[in-house]
Amino acid sequence: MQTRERMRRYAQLTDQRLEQILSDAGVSETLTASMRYSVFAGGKRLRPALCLGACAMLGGDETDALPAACAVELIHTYSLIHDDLPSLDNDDMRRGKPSNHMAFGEANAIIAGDGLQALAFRTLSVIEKPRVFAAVAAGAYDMVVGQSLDLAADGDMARFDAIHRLKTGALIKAGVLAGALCADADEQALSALTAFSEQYGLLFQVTDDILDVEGDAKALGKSVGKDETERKLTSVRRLGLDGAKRCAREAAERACAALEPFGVDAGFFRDLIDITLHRHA
Ligand code: GRG
Repeated sequence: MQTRERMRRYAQLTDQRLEQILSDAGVSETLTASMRYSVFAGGKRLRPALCLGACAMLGGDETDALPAACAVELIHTYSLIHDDLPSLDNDDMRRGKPSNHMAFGEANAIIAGDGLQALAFRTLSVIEKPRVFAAVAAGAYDMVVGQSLDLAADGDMARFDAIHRLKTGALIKAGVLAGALCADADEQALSALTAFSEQYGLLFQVTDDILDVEGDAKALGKSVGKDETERKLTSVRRLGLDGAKRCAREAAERACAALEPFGVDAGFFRDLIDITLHRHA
């Protein structure tokens, strides 16, 4: 199956399970509506694809990894809702639509994020593999640590690498490792996938920074040029546009190299690296 087709199938499987999770989410109409609004706002479902892809690559049954894939996407969505809040990034648009607090008000947006995080862990608890739970919990917590370091850094580049490794990379790594652990990955595979996901996370963040300079707001579904206006800590500010592009290429090469132990079975991940390196959205 071609990679794009496989990504569509993974997104479909994820959406179906997310639909079920949100249907069982309880009786508050406002909470359900606001959580639903952001979960089904048109995200790329990249983290679920990484999770299901890792499980499949190691010979597991993808459906065993679906709860983990959904949990990671729920955590990702909560982080975007909270990141857009006026007290954090103050973004009016997300995934091409008014951000959650613009649609539901700030208090409801905070609660929607809280609800999604709780649902993520409720969803994960059906997997009887403590290491899967631990991998996702570590990713969720590291992401928050990254956000906190970013706030404290106040534009100072000193902790740049740590901030982005934690803020963006940790949840990507969590998705990959959780998927692998659902397939009972051995330590050697986990170590190679840790190296892959760290480089892939860097690639993803750097291409995001490049798109904020060169990308199209409509295709991205969010404002562009904000990083520079707000003097944010980005790889473009640190390395210049050409330097950031070189950094992305090098991260892609290192991510590919980390996949060597998996041989031809890693074709899906190799294509994802290529798609990410050349992405427009
Ligand atoms: C508020 C606790 C808390 C954490 C926020 C992840 C994060 C930390 C903030 C989100 C903003 C940001 C710049 C994240 C970097 C990662 C990134 C580019 C996220 C967007 O991910 P995509 O492109 O989004 O996969 P879609 O919409 O496709 O799911």
